[in-house]
Amino acid sequence: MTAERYNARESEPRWQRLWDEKAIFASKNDDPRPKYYVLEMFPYPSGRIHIGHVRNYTLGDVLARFMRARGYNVLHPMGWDAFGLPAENAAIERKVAPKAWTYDNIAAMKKQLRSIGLSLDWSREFATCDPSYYKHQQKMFLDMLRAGLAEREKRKLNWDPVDMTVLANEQVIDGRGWRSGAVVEQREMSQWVFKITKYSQELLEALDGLDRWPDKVRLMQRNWIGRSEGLLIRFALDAATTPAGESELKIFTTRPDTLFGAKFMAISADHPLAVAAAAKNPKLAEFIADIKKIGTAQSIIDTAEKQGFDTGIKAVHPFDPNWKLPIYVANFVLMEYGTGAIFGCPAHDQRDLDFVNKYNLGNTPVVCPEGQDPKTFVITDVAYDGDGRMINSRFLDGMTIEAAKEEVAKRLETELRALPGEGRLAPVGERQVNFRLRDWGISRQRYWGCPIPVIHCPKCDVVPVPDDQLPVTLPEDVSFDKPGNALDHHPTWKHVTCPKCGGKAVRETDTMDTFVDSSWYFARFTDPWNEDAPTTPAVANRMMPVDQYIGGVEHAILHLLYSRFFTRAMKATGHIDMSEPFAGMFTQGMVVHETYQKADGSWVTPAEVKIEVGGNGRRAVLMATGEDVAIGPIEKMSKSKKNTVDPDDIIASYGADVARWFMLSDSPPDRDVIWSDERVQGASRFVQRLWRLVNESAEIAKAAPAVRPATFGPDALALRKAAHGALDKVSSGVERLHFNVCLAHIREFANALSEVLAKGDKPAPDLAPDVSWAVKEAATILVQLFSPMMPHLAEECWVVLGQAGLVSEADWPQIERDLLVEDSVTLVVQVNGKKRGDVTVPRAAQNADIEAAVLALDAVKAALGGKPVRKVIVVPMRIVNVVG
Ligand code: ANZ
Ligand code: ZN
Repeated sequence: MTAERYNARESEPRWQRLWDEKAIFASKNDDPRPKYYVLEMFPYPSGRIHIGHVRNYTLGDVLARFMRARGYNVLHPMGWDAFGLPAENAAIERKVAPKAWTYDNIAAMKKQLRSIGLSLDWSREFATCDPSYYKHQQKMFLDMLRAGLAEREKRKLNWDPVDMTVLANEQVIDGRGWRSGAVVEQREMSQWVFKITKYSQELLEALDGLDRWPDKVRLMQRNWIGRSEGLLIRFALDAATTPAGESELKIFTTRPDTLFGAKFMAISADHPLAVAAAAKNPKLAEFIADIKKIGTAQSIIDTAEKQGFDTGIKAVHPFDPNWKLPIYVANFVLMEYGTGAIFGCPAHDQRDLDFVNKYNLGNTPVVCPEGQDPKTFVITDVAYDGDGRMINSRFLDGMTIEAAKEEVAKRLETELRALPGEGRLAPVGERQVNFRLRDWGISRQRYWGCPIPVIHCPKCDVVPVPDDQLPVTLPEDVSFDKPGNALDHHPTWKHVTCPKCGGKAVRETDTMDTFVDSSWYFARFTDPWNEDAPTTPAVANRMMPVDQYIGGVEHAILHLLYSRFFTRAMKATGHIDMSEPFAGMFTQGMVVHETYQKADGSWVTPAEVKIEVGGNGRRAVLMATGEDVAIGPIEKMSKSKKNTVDPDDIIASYGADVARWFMLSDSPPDRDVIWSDERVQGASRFVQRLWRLVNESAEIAKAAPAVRPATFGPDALALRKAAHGALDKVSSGVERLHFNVCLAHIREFANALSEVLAKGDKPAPDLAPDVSWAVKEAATILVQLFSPMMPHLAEECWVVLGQAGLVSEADWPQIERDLLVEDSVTLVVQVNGKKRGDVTVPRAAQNADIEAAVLALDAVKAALGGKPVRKVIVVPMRIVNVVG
C-alpha cells in the first residue's frame, strides 16, 4: 500500500483539539512525581507572533515533551507581559483603549501559538495587566516598602522627552531612549527605587553557582554589577585657593599605587566644589553649562572628547605637603560613581593621558613593565595599564603593584586628620568596595502599567494604600489627548482621602517599570489561582526554581538581574524560600534572513521575491513586475528591512511541524539560524519521507511476531543497534539542548530503517520474523524520537503503527544498553614484548580463537622467524603477547 501524502493542514488542528480536550499538558501541583519546570520568556502582546517566538517556544516545547515522556511532572506555562508603551501609542494613533487593544492582541496571538502545537498548560495563563495579577505585585511593593527594599529617592534621572518618561540607566542606549531613540535629558526628580544595591555582593557571588547559565551571560552580569576594590583618599586643599573655605577633597581610586604619578585632580560638573567655584567664576559656570549639554550617560562620556577647566583650586599630595595638584572640572568624571572626584595618573590611564596631552600637564610613569629599563621607559600616547614594578615612587620603588597598593592603603589608613567642621580625627585613607550597580528606579510617568499603591498626603506624607483596598486599579475612562501621563490628567482618579488622617490627598500617578511585572511571573505560574497572595509558598518552593529558562540574550542583564533581585526580595518578605529563580538558562540565537532591495532603495519582503538559481549564482526577481532586486546581507528579521517571514504563512503552507523541524535542524539553538525557503522545503520533503517510511514499516509490523524473538540475526541486530544507538544519542542530546545534533541522528536512523525496508520484497513484505519484529520496534522508536519536534506527525504515525493512546502521553522508550556495546575489540599484538601489529576479533571470542588469529598474522610469523611458539598470553580486551 502506498500511503497518501501526509496532510498537515488537516491533521495538525485535529491533534491540537484533542490534546486540548484531554488537557494532557496541564500539570497538577499535587503530582507526586519529580517536577521539571520549563519556561520560555513570555511574549509582549504586540498583536502578532514573530518567527523568533516560534523558535523560542519550539526549543522549550521539545524539552517539555521529552521530560514529560521521561516521567517528570512538567510545568510549561504561558502568559503575557502585557503592560507597556505600545498599548498607549495605539491608543493615541488609533483611538483604541489600551486595555481593549491588549486583550485583542492576546486573543489573536494565543490562536497563533496554538497553531504551533506547543504543549502548554493554558490553565495557568494570565496577563500582567490583569488586576488579579498586579494586585499581588502591589502587595509585594508594600511588603518591600516595609522591609526597606523600596524607597523614595530624589535623583537625577534620565528623562525621555519624546516618550515623556523616566528611563532606567539600562534603558538608555548610546545616550538615547531605548524605545523612542530620543536624546535623553537629565532631570532631578523624586521616584521610587528598589534597593537592588543591598544585594550587589550577593548577586555577584551567586553567579558562580549558576553553572547551567551561559558564561557570557554571567560575565555580562558581573560587569554590570561592576565590583571594584579601592581606596577613598581625603586630599587636603590649599586653603589659599578654595572658593568657600573647603578644606579637603575626597576621591575614590582603584590604583592608589600610582599616587606618585598624579598630575592633576578632576571633579564632576555636579560636584559641590565645582558648584561653589562656579558661583565665583562665570567662565567656569559657562563651561559647566556647556559640558552638561551632552548628557551624562556613560557611553556619551566615554566617546566625547575629554574637556576640562582649571578651577584654580589646588590639592595637596597626601605624601608630600609641598606637592600641589591643580583641580579641574572635567567632563569625564561622573557624580554618580565613587565620590565624583579623582586624581589623574596619565601614564597609566588612557583617559587621563588624553587629558594631560591636551592641557600639557605631562606624565611620569610609575609602573615599569618587566624587562624594560626604568631609565628609558617613557609614555607618549598610549597609557600602560599592565603589570610591573614601581618606579619614580619614593618608598614604593621596586614593589609590585599589589604590594604598593597595600603599602599606600596601610600608611593612609593609619594617618589621622581632623574631619572638616568637626574636631574628630579620622583616617586619611579608607579601603572601600564600590559597585557600578545602581538602585533600580521603577517610577514611570505612564498610564499603562501597574499603579504604585501609595497616597501622598500633605499632612502624613507618603501613606501606603491599605491591603484591603488593593488592587489600585487603572481607570478605563482615560484620554490621551495631551502628552504625558494620562493617569495624572484624569479628572477624578487621583483624588482620594488619606487613609491615615482622612484629609484630602492624591494617589501616586506613576506606574511601575514593566520590568517589575516580568520579575516574578515565573513564581506566579506555580499557583496562579491563589487570590489571597502572590504565591502559595509551599507550592512555589516545590515547583521553583525554573529548571530550564529559555530566551533572547538581549535580556541577559536587565530582566535576568531584576528577576534574581526580586526573588531575593520575595524571600525577604516571605513569598518564596529561595534566592535564584532560574537554575538553567539558555540564550537562543536569532532568526535571520537575506534582505532584498529594489533599485530605488526600497525594501521588499521575501514573500514578494522569487529566487532563481542559474549559471551566475542566485538571482532575486520581484514576482509582481519581473524586475531584478538586489540580494542584501543576512540580517536579523526586522520590519524596517522587511526581511521577515510570517509564521502564519509558513504554517499555512507547510504546517507547524515543518517550521519546527527546520528551526531545530539548521543550526545549534544558541546560534543564529538563517531562514531559507529551500531548506524549509527540504524539511517538508523529510516529513513526507518519514510518513512513507512509517507506513511501510507498519505494513511489515503487521506480520511481525507478537512475542519478541529469542535471537536476532545480523540484519535484525544491526537495525536494533541503530535504533537503540539513536535513542541513546537523542536522549542525551535533548537534555543538553543539542537539538540540531539530535535531528542529524534521527535522519541517520531513518536512513538505516529505509535500507532494511528496501531489502524486503514489496508490496508483500517477506522479511524474516526477527527482522519484521525489529522493524516494528525501530519504527516505534523512530516516531517517539521525533515526537518532541514534530508532535502532530508523530501522533498520526502512532495511529498508523497501531499504538494505543497518544504518543504525547507515551513513556520514553527504554534503552537496551547491551545493544550499544561495540561487538568487536581490537587488541595490540606483541611478540616477545615488542609491538608487531594488532588484531580485531569478536568481543565474545574465546582465547583459542584469538590465538589462532594472532598466529596467522604475517607480522607475527616474520617476527618469530620460524622459532616455535612457547606461550601465548592474552590480556583480555587489551594485549596478546606471543612468547617465542
Ligand atoms: C587613579 C587612577 C590611576 C585610576 C590609574 C585608574 C588608573 P573602576 O575600576 O570602574 O571602579 N574614577 C573614580 N571615580 C570616578 C568617577 N566618578 N568618574 C570617572 N572616573 C572615576 O574605576 C575606578 C577608577 O576610575 C578610579 O581609579 C578612578 O581613576 C576612576 F592609573 O584613580 B583611578
Ligand atoms: Zn494624611
